[in-house]
Amino acid sequence: MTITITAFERSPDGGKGLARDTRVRWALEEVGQLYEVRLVSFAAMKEPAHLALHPFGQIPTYEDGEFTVFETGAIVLHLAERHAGLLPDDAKARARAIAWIFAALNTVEPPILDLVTARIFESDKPWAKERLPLVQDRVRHPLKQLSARLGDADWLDGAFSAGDLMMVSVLLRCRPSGLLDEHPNLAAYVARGEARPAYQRAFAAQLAVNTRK
Ligand code: GTB
Repeated sequence: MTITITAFERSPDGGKGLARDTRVRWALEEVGQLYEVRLVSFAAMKEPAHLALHPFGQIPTYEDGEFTVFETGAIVLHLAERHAGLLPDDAKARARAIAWIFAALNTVEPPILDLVTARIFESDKPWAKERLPLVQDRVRHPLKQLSARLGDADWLDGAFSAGDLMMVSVLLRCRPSGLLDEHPNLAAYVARGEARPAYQRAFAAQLAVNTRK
């Protein structure tokens, strides 16, 4: 079966790898699965055909024959459970790796998204200057705890896992704010993720889409 994912026809970030198809591409590359990409416009994402795949009209989606799934957490977990390379065999270690996927998406990503919104979309509001430090502190808090837990380890729980893939993907979005660099071990952790050949291939593939004429 051919795997097909959806991605922005033109990502608003111009190919910096911050749109969420990058993490799915990365997972596909880590587990060695070939895939095709269907590019969708913002308008097409809200059409019935795409809404049948993604009820909230977003990217990415995943299709494999008759099977379709949305939400990056579900897509990455689906791939990690079916192919070797992203989850340990030991049941307890596997549960811990899955916990890191959820931690990335439920604990670390929400305040980072709030910060991106505050910095980019709300910066012209009269209350923006007053609110920004509060939002930054809500990001600093989980980063400090994550930094303490990671310590000088390479990855969050032994070998690289889908939990690291998701955590690195989430942390990348707060790098432009400068908050990631407040923790050199987290900055190095993200750089280790980016240095993985599978990440490099995923990044290059989304960049090619966003820089084509
Ligand atoms: N929880 C969902 C998941 O993890 O799959 C969230 C999916 C999501 O937010 N998708 C975004 C989307 O489709 C694209 S990634 N947005 C269009 C819409 O809602 O109409 C979000 C995104 C957009 C732009 C940048 N950027 O330019 O840096 C980064 C991330």
